[in-house]
Amino acid sequence: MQNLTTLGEFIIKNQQDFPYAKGELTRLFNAITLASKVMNSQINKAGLVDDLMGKVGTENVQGEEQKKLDVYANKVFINALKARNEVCGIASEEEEETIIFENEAGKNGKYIVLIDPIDGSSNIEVNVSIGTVFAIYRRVSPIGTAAVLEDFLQKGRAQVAAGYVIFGSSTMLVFTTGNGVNGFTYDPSVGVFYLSHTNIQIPEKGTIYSVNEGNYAYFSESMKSFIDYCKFVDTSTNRPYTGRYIGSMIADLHRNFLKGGIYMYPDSIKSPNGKLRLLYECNPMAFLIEQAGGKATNGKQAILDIKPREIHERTPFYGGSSKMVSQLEMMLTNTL
Ligand code: P6P
Repeated sequence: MQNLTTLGEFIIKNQQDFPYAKGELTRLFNAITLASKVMNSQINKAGLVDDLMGKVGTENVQGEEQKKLDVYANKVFINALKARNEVCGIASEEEEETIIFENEAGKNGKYIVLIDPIDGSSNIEVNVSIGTVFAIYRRVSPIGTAAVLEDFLQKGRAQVAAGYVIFGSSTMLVFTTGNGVNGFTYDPSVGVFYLSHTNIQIPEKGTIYSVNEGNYAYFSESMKSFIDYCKFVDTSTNRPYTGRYIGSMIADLHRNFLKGGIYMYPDSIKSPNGKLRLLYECNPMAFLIEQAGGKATNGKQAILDIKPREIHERTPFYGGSSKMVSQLEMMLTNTL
């Protein structure tokens, strides 16, 4: 067996890269990996566990049907993070309001976590990859006080760590603390995440584009022209590109990290601000994408430079290989 590095060993070795050492990163990631292991065991048998499949009969703040797995995952991650006493507050896709930990330990927590506990949960019923996305910030309000809304509305550029867990053919944790992106594959037989993808770099050019072309009629003319560009026959520029749209952002973007490509959730007549949420989907993925040498934009500016106005706001999102995203930006801003 090759000399495998565990997630724990990796974090200890790279603790100094985390701006605020003293074991805080370790405790934060211990919470996330514990919750991920619990979710892995449940997701792998979700089809057999009746109370995890299907709908809850409620809606989240977005007006989307909450799946039982969404609600379950939300509880698992929130409880795991609260127990570590490093976090003063959490914002979750599944919670209308922010969760502020008002006890002494919570008030002394230095970090804010924003999370989408399960993105793409409707895919679980058809056995398609789903995932968890998280962003970690240092609070801006004084330690020793209750977290406030401004702590949650920081620009994505202020993230101190971000990552995703993809529950697919294998379960992987991919994260950054601002010094590159590394991937860890979970071995359920021993309950350990092992370093499997070191210093992930997104190829600057790709030939795969991901968008829901069912919405083509609702896209802007410039968005339509980019999709037409991807499909145009020009072998000198490796076109037509390959279309791949899994219906799970994390799965599409994970493929981009490894093979190159562009994932798009545009604004449209149906969704003027797109569908994806800025704080707990787009910002963490954009931080990872930039750390891996790619680009992530809303069509006009870098995702990480957007000043959030409210915790559940949406944004158009285009991310992946830098040259593909730049090409799209030029077409969207008609600066070709
Ligand atoms: P549509 C899942 O709900 C999600 O947030 C992303 O993971 C996915 O790429 C997208 O929405 C799918 O949305 O409207 O194309 O079905």
